[in-house]
Amino acid sequence: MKYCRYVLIAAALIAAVMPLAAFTPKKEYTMQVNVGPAYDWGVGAQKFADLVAEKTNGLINIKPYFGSSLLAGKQTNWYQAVADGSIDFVVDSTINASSVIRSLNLFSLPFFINTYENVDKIENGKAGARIIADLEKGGVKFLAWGENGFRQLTNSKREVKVPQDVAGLKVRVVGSPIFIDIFKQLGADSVNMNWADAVTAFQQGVVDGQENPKSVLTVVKIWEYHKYMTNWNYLIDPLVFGVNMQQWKNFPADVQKQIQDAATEAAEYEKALARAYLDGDKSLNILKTKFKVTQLPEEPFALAISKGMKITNLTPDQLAAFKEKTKPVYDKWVPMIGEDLYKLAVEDMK
Ligand code: X2X
Repeated sequence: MKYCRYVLIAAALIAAVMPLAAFTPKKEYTMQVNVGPAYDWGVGAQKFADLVAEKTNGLINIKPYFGSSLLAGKQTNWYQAVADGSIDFVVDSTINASSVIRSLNLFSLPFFINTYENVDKIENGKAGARIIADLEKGGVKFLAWGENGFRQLTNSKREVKVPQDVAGLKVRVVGSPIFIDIFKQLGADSVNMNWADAVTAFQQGVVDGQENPKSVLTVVKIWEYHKYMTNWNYLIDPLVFGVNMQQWKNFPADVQKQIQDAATEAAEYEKALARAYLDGDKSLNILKTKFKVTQLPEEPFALAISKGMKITNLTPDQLAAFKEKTKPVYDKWVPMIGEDLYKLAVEDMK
Protein backbone atom coordinates (compact mmCIF):
# COMPACT_ATOMS: atom_id res chain seq x y z
CA MET A 1 0.00 0.00 0.00
CA LYS A 2 2.68 2.39 1.15
CA TYR A 3 4.92 1.42 -1.75
CA CYS A 4 2.07 2.04 -4.14
CA ARG A 5 1.64 5.56 -2.80
CA TYR A 6 5.33 6.34 -3.38
CA VAL A 7 5.05 5.14 -6.95
CA LEU A 8 2.03 7.38 -7.50
CA ILE A 9 3.75 10.41 -5.98
CA ALA A 10 6.86 9.79 -8.08
CA ALA A 11 4.77 9.47 -11.24
CA ALA A 12 2.91 12.68 -10.44
CA LEU A 13 6.19 14.50 -9.86
CA ILE A 14 7.65 13.27 -13.13
CA ALA A 15 4.49 14.28 -14.99
CA ALA A 16 4.60 17.75 -13.46
CA VAL A 17 8.24 18.36 -14.31
CA MET A 18 8.36 16.63 -17.70
CA PRO A 19 6.78 19.27 -19.94
CA LEU A 20 9.10 21.94 -18.57
CA ALA A 21 12.15 19.80 -18.96
CA ALA A 22 11.11 18.83 -22.48
CA PHE A 23 10.89 22.43 -23.71
CA THR A 24 14.12 24.07 -24.76
CA PRO A 25 13.56 27.39 -26.51
CA LYS A 26 15.49 28.34 -29.61
CA LYS A 27 18.13 31.04 -29.14
CA GLU A 28 16.21 33.30 -31.51
CA TYR A 29 12.75 33.17 -33.03
CA THR A 30 12.57 35.05 -36.33
CA MET A 31 9.75 37.43 -37.21
CA GLN A 32 8.72 38.65 -40.67
CA VAL A 33 7.72 42.33 -41.02
CA ASN A 34 7.37 43.93 -44.47
CA VAL A 35 8.00 47.53 -43.45
CA GLY A 36 10.72 49.22 -41.38
CA PRO A 37 10.80 49.94 -37.63
CA ALA A 38 9.58 53.57 -37.99
CA TYR A 39 6.14 52.62 -39.36
CA ASP A 40 3.26 52.09 -36.89
CA TRP A 41 3.23 48.49 -38.05
CA GLY A 42 6.98 48.16 -37.34
CA VAL A 43 6.54 49.78 -33.93
CA GLY A 44 3.77 47.27 -33.15
CA ALA A 45 5.94 44.34 -34.23
CA GLN A 46 8.80 45.51 -32.01
CA LYS A 47 6.39 46.02 -29.10
CA PHE A 48 5.15 42.45 -29.53
CA ALA A 49 8.73 41.10 -29.40
CA ASP A 50 9.52 43.27 -26.36
CA LEU A 51 6.38 42.22 -24.50
CA VAL A 52 7.08 38.54 -25.17
CA ALA A 53 10.59 38.93 -23.74
CA GLU A 54 9.17 40.74 -20.71
CA LYS A 55 6.30 38.35 -20.02
CA THR A 56 8.43 35.22 -20.45
CA ASN A 57 11.31 36.67 -18.39
CA GLY A 58 13.62 36.47 -21.37
CA LEU A 59 12.84 32.84 -22.19
CA ILE A 60 11.47 33.63 -25.66
CA ASN A 61 13.59 35.94 -27.77
CA ILE A 62 11.89 37.14 -30.97
CA LYS A 63 13.84 39.17 -33.49
CA PRO A 64 11.88 41.19 -36.07
CA TYR A 65 13.41 41.16 -39.55
CA PHE A 66 12.17 44.40 -41.06
CA GLY A 67 11.79 45.19 -44.75
CA SER A 68 11.04 41.52 -45.58
CA SER A 69 14.78 40.90 -45.31
CA LEU A 70 14.30 37.16 -44.75
CA LEU A 71 12.29 36.99 -47.97
CA ALA A 72 14.71 39.05 -50.07
CA GLY A 73 12.00 41.70 -50.28
CA LYS A 74 9.36 39.32 -51.66
CA GLN A 75 6.56 40.44 -49.39
CA THR A 76 3.86 38.24 -50.90
CA ASN A 77 5.73 35.10 -49.78
CA TRP A 78 5.26 35.47 -46.04
CA TYR A 79 2.38 33.06 -45.56
CA GLN A 80 4.24 30.10 -47.11
CA ALA A 81 7.40 30.87 -45.15
CA VAL A 82 5.60 31.04 -41.80
CA ALA A 83 3.41 28.03 -42.57
CA ASP A 84 6.39 25.83 -43.46
CA GLY A 85 8.36 27.03 -40.44
CA SER A 86 11.24 28.73 -42.25
CA ILE A 87 10.10 31.87 -40.37
CA ASP A 88 8.64 31.57 -36.85
CA PHE A 89 6.59 34.70 -36.16
CA VAL A 90 4.90 37.31 -38.32
CA VAL A 91 3.33 40.75 -38.13
CA ASP A 92 2.30 41.38 -41.70
CA SER A 93 -0.41 42.51 -44.06
CA THR A 94 -3.38 40.42 -45.12
CA ILE A 95 -2.84 41.77 -48.65
CA ASN A 96 0.57 40.11 -48.77
CA ALA A 97 -1.03 36.72 -48.00
CA SER A 98 -4.14 37.13 -50.13
CA SER A 99 -2.85 35.32 -53.19
CA VAL A 100 -2.48 32.18 -51.01
CA ILE A 101 -5.44 32.54 -48.62
CA ARG A 102 -8.33 33.47 -50.88
CA SER A 103 -10.72 34.53 -48.12
CA LEU A 104 -8.36 37.38 -47.14
CA ASN A 105 -9.46 39.15 -50.33
CA LEU A 106 -12.71 39.95 -48.52
CA PHE A 107 -10.89 42.93 -46.99
CA SER A 108 -9.85 44.09 -50.47
CA LEU A 109 -13.30 44.27 -52.05
CA PRO A 110 -13.44 47.91 -53.18
CA PHE A 111 -15.73 50.27 -51.23
CA PHE A 112 -17.15 47.40 -49.15
CA ILE A 113 -15.87 47.73 -45.56
CA ASN A 114 -15.82 51.49 -45.19
CA THR A 115 -15.72 52.32 -41.46
CA TYR A 116 -13.63 51.26 -38.47
CA GLU A 117 -16.80 50.02 -36.83
CA ASN A 118 -17.35 47.65 -39.75
CA VAL A 119 -13.72 46.51 -39.70
CA ASP A 120 -14.02 45.57 -36.03
CA LYS A 121 -17.38 43.86 -36.53
CA ILE A 122 -15.97 41.68 -39.29
CA GLU A 123 -12.69 40.86 -37.55
CA ASN A 124 -14.50 39.90 -34.35
CA GLY A 125 -17.52 38.43 -36.07
CA LYS A 126 -18.47 35.32 -38.01
CA ALA A 127 -16.58 36.34 -41.14
CA GLY A 128 -13.42 36.94 -39.10
CA ALA A 129 -13.72 33.52 -37.44
CA ARG A 130 -13.91 31.90 -40.88
CA ILE A 131 -10.82 33.72 -42.11
CA ILE A 132 -8.88 32.85 -38.95
CA ALA A 133 -9.79 29.19 -39.48
CA ASP A 134 -8.39 29.40 -43.04
CA LEU A 135 -5.15 30.95 -41.80
CA GLU A 136 -4.76 28.22 -39.18
CA LYS A 137 -5.70 25.34 -41.49
CA GLY A 138 -2.71 26.20 -43.65
CA GLY A 139 -0.31 26.19 -40.67
CA VAL A 140 -0.24 29.70 -39.18
CA LYS A 141 -1.58 30.13 -35.64
CA PHE A 142 -3.51 33.44 -35.51
CA LEU A 143 -2.84 35.62 -32.45
CA ALA A 144 -4.34 39.07 -33.11
CA TRP A 145 -5.53 41.58 -35.71
CA GLY A 146 -3.37 44.64 -36.18
CA GLU A 147 -3.88 47.30 -38.83
CA ASN A 148 -2.05 49.03 -41.61
CA GLY A 149 -5.20 51.04 -42.31
CA PHE A 150 -7.64 52.29 -44.91
CA ARG A 151 -5.68 52.80 -48.10
CA GLN A 152 -5.75 56.19 -49.84
CA LEU A 153 -4.71 57.15 -53.35
CA THR A 154 -1.89 59.62 -54.03
CA ASN A 155 -0.40 60.78 -57.33
CA SER A 156 1.75 63.45 -58.92
CA LYS A 157 -0.49 64.28 -61.91
CA ARG A 158 -3.96 65.49 -60.92
CA GLU A 159 -6.72 65.70 -58.38
CA VAL A 160 -8.83 62.52 -58.34
CA LYS A 161 -12.57 63.04 -57.78
CA VAL A 162 -14.24 60.80 -60.33
CA PRO A 163 -13.23 57.42 -61.81
CA GLN A 164 -12.16 59.05 -65.09
CA ASP A 165 -9.46 60.94 -63.20
CA VAL A 166 -7.70 57.63 -62.46
CA ALA A 167 -7.74 56.55 -66.11
CA GLY A 168 -4.28 56.57 -67.63
CA LEU A 169 -2.42 57.02 -64.35
CA LYS A 170 0.51 54.68 -63.82
CA VAL A 171 -0.15 53.32 -60.32
CA ARG A 172 2.11 51.12 -58.23
CA VAL A 173 0.18 48.31 -56.50
CA VAL A 174 1.14 45.28 -54.40
CA GLY A 175 1.57 42.05 -56.36
CA SER A 176 -1.89 40.79 -55.42
CA PRO A 177 -4.27 39.95 -58.28
CA ILE A 178 -7.37 41.73 -56.94
CA PHE A 179 -5.47 45.05 -56.94
CA ILE A 180 -4.58 44.61 -60.58
CA ASP A 181 -8.28 43.98 -61.32
CA ILE A 182 -9.47 47.05 -59.37
CA PHE A 183 -7.13 49.43 -61.14
CA LYS A 184 -7.85 47.85 -64.50
CA GLN A 185 -11.54 48.65 -63.97
CA LEU A 186 -10.57 52.24 -63.27
CA GLY A 187 -8.57 52.36 -66.47
CA ALA A 188 -5.22 52.85 -64.75
CA ASP A 189 -1.98 51.39 -65.90
CA SER A 190 -1.06 49.37 -62.79
CA VAL A 191 2.45 48.18 -62.08
CA ASN A 192 3.07 45.64 -59.35
CA MET A 193 6.12 46.18 -57.26
CA ASN A 194 7.43 45.22 -53.82
CA TRP A 195 7.42 47.97 -51.24
CA ALA A 196 11.22 47.66 -51.05
CA ASP A 197 11.37 49.05 -54.61
CA ALA A 198 8.36 51.34 -54.53
CA VAL A 199 9.83 54.39 -52.80
CA THR A 200 12.66 54.56 -55.33
CA ALA A 201 10.03 54.31 -58.07
CA PHE A 202 8.23 57.34 -56.57
CA GLN A 203 11.50 59.26 -56.34
CA GLN A 204 12.39 58.54 -59.94
CA GLY A 205 8.88 59.19 -61.18
CA VAL A 206 8.70 55.71 -62.70
CA VAL A 207 5.08 55.63 -61.52
CA ASP A 208 2.58 58.49 -61.13
CA GLY A 209 0.79 57.21 -58.07
CA GLN A 210 0.26 54.58 -55.40
CA GLU A 211 -2.19 53.65 -52.65
CA ASN A 212 -1.33 53.17 -48.96
CA PRO A 213 -2.65 54.17 -45.52
CA LYS A 214 -1.61 57.31 -43.64
CA SER A 215 0.65 55.29 -41.35
CA VAL A 216 2.81 54.44 -44.37
CA LEU A 217 2.46 57.75 -46.22
CA THR A 218 3.73 59.96 -43.41
CA VAL A 219 6.84 57.81 -42.84
CA VAL A 220 7.87 57.99 -46.50
CA LYS A 221 6.89 61.69 -46.69
CA ILE A 222 4.75 61.02 -49.72
CA TRP A 223 4.30 64.79 -50.26
CA GLU A 224 7.86 64.89 -51.55
CA TYR A 225 6.70 62.91 -54.59
CA HIS A 226 2.94 63.32 -54.89
CA LYS A 227 0.89 66.47 -54.67
CA TYR A 228 -2.59 64.90 -54.68
CA MET A 229 -4.25 62.62 -52.16
CA THR A 230 -7.79 61.29 -52.38
CA ASN A 231 -9.26 60.01 -49.12
CA TRP A 232 -11.52 57.33 -50.44
CA ASN A 233 -11.14 54.59 -47.76
CA TYR A 234 -11.54 52.20 -50.66
CA LEU A 235 -10.35 49.16 -48.75
CA ILE A 236 -8.93 48.15 -45.40
CA ASP A 237 -5.56 46.52 -44.83
CA PRO A 238 -5.53 44.52 -41.57
CA LEU A 239 -2.34 42.97 -40.21
CA VAL A 240 -1.98 39.46 -38.84
CA PHE A 241 0.02 38.77 -35.67
CA GLY A 242 0.81 35.06 -35.99
CA VAL A 243 3.23 32.19 -35.44
CA ASN A 244 4.06 28.91 -37.16
CA MET A 245 1.54 26.32 -35.89
CA GLN A 246 4.07 23.59 -35.03
CA GLN A 247 6.22 26.07 -33.16
CA TRP A 248 3.11 27.21 -31.29
CA LYS A 249 2.29 23.66 -30.26
CA ASN A 250 5.83 23.22 -28.94
CA PHE A 251 5.38 26.02 -26.42
CA PRO A 252 4.18 24.94 -22.94
CA ALA A 253 0.74 26.26 -21.99
CA ASP A 254 2.04 29.04 -19.74
CA VAL A 255 4.36 30.31 -22.48
CA GLN A 256 1.50 30.18 -24.98
CA LYS A 257 -0.56 32.36 -22.67
CA GLN A 258 2.27 34.87 -22.25
CA ILE A 259 2.75 35.07 -26.03
CA GLN A 260 -0.99 35.44 -26.64
CA ASP A 261 -1.25 38.23 -24.04
CA ALA A 262 1.74 40.02 -25.59
CA ALA A 263 0.17 39.84 -29.07
CA THR A 264 -3.22 41.08 -27.86
CA GLU A 265 -1.63 44.04 -26.10
CA ALA A 266 0.81 44.94 -28.89
CA ALA A 267 -1.96 44.71 -31.50
CA GLU A 268 -4.22 47.02 -29.52
CA TYR A 269 -1.38 49.51 -29.25
CA GLU A 270 -0.52 49.22 -32.93
CA LYS A 271 -4.14 49.66 -34.02
CA ALA A 272 -4.43 52.78 -31.88
CA LEU A 273 -1.31 54.22 -33.54
CA ALA A 274 -2.66 53.42 -37.01
CA ARG A 275 -6.06 55.00 -36.23
CA ALA A 276 -4.79 58.03 -34.30
CA TYR A 277 -6.63 61.18 -35.49
CA LEU A 278 -8.77 59.15 -37.88
CA ASP A 279 -11.47 58.04 -35.41
CA GLY A 280 -12.02 61.25 -33.46
CA ASP A 281 -10.40 61.05 -30.03
CA LYS A 282 -10.91 57.34 -29.52
CA SER A 283 -7.49 55.96 -30.47
CA LEU A 284 -5.65 59.03 -29.20
CA ASN A 285 -7.24 58.43 -25.80
CA ILE A 286 -6.23 54.76 -25.82
CA LEU A 287 -2.64 55.84 -26.51
CA LYS A 288 -2.71 58.46 -23.76
CA THR A 289 -4.57 56.68 -21.00
CA LYS A 290 -3.93 52.99 -21.53
CA PHE A 291 -0.43 53.10 -23.01
CA LYS A 292 0.75 56.31 -21.33
CA VAL A 293 2.14 57.70 -24.58
CA THR A 294 3.35 61.26 -23.99
CA GLN A 295 4.85 62.03 -27.41
CA LEU A 296 1.85 61.75 -29.73
CA PRO A 297 2.41 61.68 -33.50
CA GLU A 298 1.52 64.77 -35.58
CA GLU A 299 -1.93 65.09 -37.13
CA PRO A 300 -1.21 63.46 -40.50
CA PHE A 301 -3.44 65.38 -42.89
CA ALA A 302 -2.64 68.83 -41.51
CA LEU A 303 1.01 67.86 -41.82
CA ALA A 304 0.56 66.77 -45.44
CA ILE A 305 -1.30 70.01 -46.27
CA SER A 306 1.44 72.08 -44.63
CA LYS A 307 3.87 70.34 -46.96
CA GLY A 308 1.87 71.42 -49.99
CA MET A 309 -0.39 68.43 -50.59
CA LYS A 310 -3.91 68.83 -51.86
CA ILE A 311 -6.25 66.48 -50.02
CA THR A 312 -9.58 65.56 -51.55
CA ASN A 313 -12.40 64.04 -49.52
CA LEU A 314 -15.09 62.41 -51.64
CA THR A 315 -18.82 62.99 -51.24
CA PRO A 316 -21.16 59.97 -50.91
CA ASP A 317 -22.17 60.43 -54.58
CA GLN A 318 -18.59 60.50 -55.75
CA LEU A 319 -17.87 57.34 -53.72
CA ALA A 320 -20.92 55.67 -55.26
CA ALA A 321 -19.52 56.36 -58.74
CA PHE A 322 -16.28 54.57 -57.82
CA LYS A 323 -18.20 51.66 -56.35
CA GLU A 324 -20.29 51.34 -59.50
CA LYS A 325 -17.22 51.43 -61.71
CA THR A 326 -15.51 48.64 -59.75
CA LYS A 327 -18.56 46.39 -59.56
CA PRO A 328 -17.10 43.83 -62.03
CA VAL A 329 -14.46 43.13 -59.37
CA TYR A 330 -17.26 41.77 -57.15
CA ASP A 331 -18.64 39.64 -59.98
CA LYS A 332 -15.27 37.98 -60.37
CA TRP A 333 -14.03 37.92 -56.76
CA VAL A 334 -17.05 37.20 -54.56
CA PRO A 335 -17.33 33.64 -55.95
CA MET A 336 -13.60 33.14 -55.35
CA ILE A 337 -13.76 34.52 -51.82
CA GLY A 338 -16.94 32.49 -51.21
CA GLU A 339 -20.55 33.69 -51.45
CA ASP A 340 -21.21 32.44 -47.91
CA LEU A 341 -18.24 34.30 -46.43
CA TYR A 342 -19.37 37.46 -48.24
CA LYS A 343 -22.86 37.03 -46.77
CA LEU A 344 -21.44 36.51 -43.26
CA ALA A 345 -19.51 39.76 -43.65
CA VAL A 346 -22.65 41.63 -44.72
CA GLU A 347 -24.46 40.21 -41.66
CA ASP A 348 -21.57 41.09 -39.35
CA MET A 349 -21.73 44.71 -40.52
CA LYS A 350 -25.45 45.08 -39.82
O1 X2X B 1 3.38 47.18 -50.09
C1 X2X B 1 2.56 47.91 -49.55
O2 X2X B 1 1.89 48.74 -50.17
C2 X2X B 1 2.34 47.79 -48.06
C3 X2X B 1 3.56 48.28 -47.34
O3 X2X B 1 1.25 48.55 -47.67
C4 X2X B 1 2.07 46.35 -47.78
O4 X2X B 1 2.91 45.61 -47.35
C5 X2X B 1 0.73 45.83 -48.10
